Amino acid sequence: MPSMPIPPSTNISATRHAARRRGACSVGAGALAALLACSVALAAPPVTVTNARIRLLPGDLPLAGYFDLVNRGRRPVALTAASSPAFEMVHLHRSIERDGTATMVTADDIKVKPGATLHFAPGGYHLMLMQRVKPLQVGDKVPMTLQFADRQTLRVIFEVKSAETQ
Ligand SMILES: [Cu+2]
Repeated sequence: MPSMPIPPSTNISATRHAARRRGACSVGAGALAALLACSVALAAPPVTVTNARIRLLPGDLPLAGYFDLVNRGRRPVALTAASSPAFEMVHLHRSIERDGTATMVTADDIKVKPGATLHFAPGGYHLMLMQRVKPLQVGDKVPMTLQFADRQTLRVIFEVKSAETQ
């Protein structure tokens, strides 16, 4: 009679267990690192906004907000929305020419490459500011919240300037 080898089942099981534990542990560390990176990103989006301005027009005409957006980070950023307590509605727009006519289209995913600067300016990208909560005048400071993909936000102060400002 051949003797049946006794499988060292106890040892195998113990080894597998240890491997699983190590696996679980490294996954946990990875998730924690991702979470930390995520919270850092949420606290400070890697963008700088300068020259934030609003061109004042009379009455309750929609106003245009312009600024320069610099991506200081290593990854692309995407501006997806904006809001302000001074306006009922804020839309992201881009002025384009279609069939020889100047028109505006909604732009709700404005990407900026790492190291790049995007100029929001007349004839191009702008914030369309509609329905003033109260009358505005030249020199007023208007808070605006820019919202980026990945739920990052940035609060920016816009200065109200005369209609002649570019
Ligand atoms: Cu517009």
